[in-house]
Amino acid sequence: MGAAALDRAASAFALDVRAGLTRPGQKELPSVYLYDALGSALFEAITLLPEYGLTRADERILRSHAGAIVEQLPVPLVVTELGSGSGRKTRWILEALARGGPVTYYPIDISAAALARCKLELAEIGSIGVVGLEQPYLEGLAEVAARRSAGEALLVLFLGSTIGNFERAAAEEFLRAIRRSLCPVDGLLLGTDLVKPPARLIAAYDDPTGVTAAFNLNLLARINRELGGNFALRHFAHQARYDETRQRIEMHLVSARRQAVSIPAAGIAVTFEKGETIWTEACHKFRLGEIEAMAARCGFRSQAQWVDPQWPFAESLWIAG
Ligand code: AVI
Repeated sequence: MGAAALDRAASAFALDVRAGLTRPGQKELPSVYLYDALGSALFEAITLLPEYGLTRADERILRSHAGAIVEQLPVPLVVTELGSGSGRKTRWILEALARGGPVTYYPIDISAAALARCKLELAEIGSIGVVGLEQPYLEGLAEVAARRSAGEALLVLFLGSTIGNFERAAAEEFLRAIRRSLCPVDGLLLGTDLVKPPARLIAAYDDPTGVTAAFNLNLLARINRELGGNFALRHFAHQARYDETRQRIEMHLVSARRQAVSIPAAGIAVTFEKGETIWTEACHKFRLGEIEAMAARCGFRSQAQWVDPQWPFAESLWIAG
């Protein structure tokens, strides 16, 4: 990122922190800010936790069913992914496609470091051209759609249940926006974590080793580092709650005492009551029928679904209608 872009990002962070911590009622911080370099490394560690089966389930489905997934799609096919991840999961799909000839893969991510890691991970697979796009998802997708040649179909990958981190209405708005960039017969492979017993979910988001707690608390540490805040991290505790009605885990940071915090670069001083929380992330869970209904509302036909038997998680292939 250049100096001007860095300044813009820092001021967007300051504005969002100010808005979220001064809003009446529930204080909030947008979950997107959990993922700085340290937060992203902590998230990678979360994916290895025995209690957090989501990422392994996603990967297992792709590894076991990549052939069946790509069989459903027309050729020639260009692949793009919203969020490049580590490239670890995507390789199964790309390898299956590459058996039929050369493939172009466009990972889209705002992080240049993530794109570089993904390129490295996929470098050894022959006949795959990796073209990273350092852009927000929808801008990158519009560019991929514009770059593809006539007659080439497009497969969009949106894996890992990242859709679950959107509010439900915003998720559907986002899926409709994806559809607007696509042509009929293009595909969207959507990963969604499924509803499961609350105790299993709570263990996944409040692991005994404290990795998820560190991931959550790092957001306050990031405010201290980047905005000059003086959060005392030991006076906040990680909390994961399951809301059965909304089918979502909510991550909060609970203030252990009445305390005041100042954040100079956001121009605020905030008071927290004992027990008051900052809501930092929502992780929505889905039911299979609900995913099909969502496809229809967003302009897609639900073509096929694969579910992991060990950790309820679904990979759904939607075709643009
Ligand atoms: C990135 N996302 C799909 C994760 C999830 O499970 O919703 C983020 C996460 N937050 C805490 N643990 C994992």
